[in-house]
Parts: sequence; structure tokens; C-alpha cells
Amino acid sequence: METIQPSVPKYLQNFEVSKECNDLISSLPKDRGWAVPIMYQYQGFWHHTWQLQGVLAFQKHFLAQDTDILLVTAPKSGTTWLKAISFAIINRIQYPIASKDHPLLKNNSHVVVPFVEQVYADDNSNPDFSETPPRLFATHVPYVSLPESIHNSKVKIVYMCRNPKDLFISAFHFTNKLRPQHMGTNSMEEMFDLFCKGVFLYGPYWDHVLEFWNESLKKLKKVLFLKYKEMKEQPTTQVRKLAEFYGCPFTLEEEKEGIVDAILGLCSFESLSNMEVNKKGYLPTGEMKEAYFRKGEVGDWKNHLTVEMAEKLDIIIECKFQGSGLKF
Ligand code: PAP
Repeated sequence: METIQPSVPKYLQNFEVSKECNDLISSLPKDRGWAVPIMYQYQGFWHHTWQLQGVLAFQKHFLAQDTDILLVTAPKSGTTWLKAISFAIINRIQYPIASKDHPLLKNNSHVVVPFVEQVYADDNSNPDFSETPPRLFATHVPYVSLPESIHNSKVKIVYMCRNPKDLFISAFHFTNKLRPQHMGTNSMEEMFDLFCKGVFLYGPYWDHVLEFWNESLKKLKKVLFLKYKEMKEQPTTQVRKLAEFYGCPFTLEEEKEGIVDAILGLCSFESLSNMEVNKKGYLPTGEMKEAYFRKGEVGDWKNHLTVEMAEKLDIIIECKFQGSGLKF
């Protein structure tokens, strides 16, 4: 099932959406999409049709439990990596890291920890989430659009952000890979203008980041805010921080046995990108799995953006994050 691409990838599907979603769409601002022809702005953020249907159902039906853990990212912030690391930490008793049967060796991170709004996009009201706690979910949905029960419960949220210039380059390459041939390739200039305008999947990117950044300052126990760059530069510190936040810090014995390095090794770019399960085939939602592994580096924007583009984005970043205390 995983290796066959649906005849139309889910992200391109705009048929069979609910009447509620169709009615709403007709009233929303629209603009050009990246991998899809059109995106719609709902509660200040951009979505394509299939995904919007999922966001609406997620908002309406999801019932959070206090023990839930929610991983949140804007696209291309390091989601695949955060999902793998978090799954490995939380499930290390049931699935020892060195096990030859570890789920991450057999499935892509996005299958092991699906996006909850995508689950709802497929099964509008009643997906089966009956796992033993803690349930681990992931989402790209902005803070403002999360279900009430998440806001009002003790759900722990981990947010990972990434330098906007690297994120833009990653998104540019990713979405061009996802575009079917007949739609042609996007030019970097065109996408850069959209990104600067805030027209980006689940964007404006700065608004997405700032909402969670501000929440993390107010609610230390509820929102842990991470940076892709710090995860690259101090991975052991960040992994320990995650385990503590999840309520399952590493024991002395685990530390002695090298658990942190083992988790980092299993989930590293080199390890994940070289697994057969990640090299070939498609996710059930239609994206080719290899598209999630490009370079996995910090600062790749320098190889792609012109000086003018970098300066323009720097000014936007400066202006949007001014006074927030957040630096990339
Ligand atoms: P998503 O939000 O659409 O699920 P996401 O995983 O955030 O995608 O984005 C993929 C980026 O993470 C890619 O960055 P790049 O284009 O700059 O290379 C990808 O290479 C990087 N990535 C994937 N897995 C890892 C990993 N294990 N370690 C570090 N970076 C990774």
C-alpha cells in the first residue's frame, strides 16, 4: 500500500470534500499554491483543499487527553527528524533502539507518526486513536486553529522551528518534486515572492512560529520550543531535554549504555535516508518518500539565494520577530 502512488496524490485532491468545507472555501481568500494550483486562507493561514477539510474535522472532533504529546512544525522545519526521535524516545521500552524489528526500520517516520489533520482529512469524524498513552501525534496546524481540547488540556506540545532561509530553500525543492509533470516547475523567484508575502503552506511562516514561541514563554510546562540548528549542533542536549519533557528521562543505566547516541544514530539523516523503506515508494498520501531527505544541513540557503533575496528576507525576519526575543 505504501509503495504505490495513489492515482491522484491526496494533496492534489479537491473532490469529495465535505459540503461544509466546500461552502467555507467559496468565502475564503485564495492565492497560488506551491505544489497545488490554489491555496485558501483560513484563520489567517494558508491551506489546500484536502488539508483544509482535515483541519476542520480535527478542530471539530479531536478530544485531547492530558497525556497526549503533539509535535508541531511548519513544513520543512525538520518534522521527519523530530517524529523519528520522539517516537524512538517514547517507545524505547517496547521497541529497544537496537532491535532489528524497530518500527523506524520498517516504516517512514510519517507512517509511524502521521499528521493528525491528514488522518481526519481521510476519515472525517471518527478515526481510531485508541493507543495506549502517551499518544504521540504530529501536526502542521497553527496554534490558533488547534482544537479547543488541546488548548484546554495538559497536552504537551513540542514545536520545532528552522531558519526561514533554509526552510524556504527546502520547501522550494520539495514542492517542485511534488508537482506532477503537467503542472511544470516553479521558479525560485516566483516562490520567493509568495513566501515573502506569507503565502506558504500553513504560513505565513513567521506567524506560525511566533504563536508557538509566545506560548512557550507563557507555558513552560506545556510547550517546548526547539530549533533545527540547535538539534544539529547540540543533539545530545536536545534529546535529553526531549526525554525529560516527555516525562521519561534516561536512567543512569541507559546513559551508560549509550542510549542517546543510539537514538541519534538511528534517526540521523544518513541512517534514515539510506533505509530501503525511505528510499523508494510513496507515502499513503502520495508524496514520494525520498523527497523528505535532501541535504539535512544548516545554511544551505547560501548556495541558492542571491544576495538581494537574502537581504530582503533578513529585513522581513528582523521586522516580524522584532521584540519577540527569538533569534535564528
Ligand atoms: P515535512 O515538514 O514536510 O514533513 P520536513 O521533514 O520538515 O518535512 O523537511 C525535510 C527537511 O528535513 C529536509 O531538509 P533539506 O531540504 O534542507 O535537506 C530534509 O533533508 C531534512 N531532514 C530529513 N530527515 C532529517 C534528519 N534525520 N536529520 C536532519 N535533517 C533531516
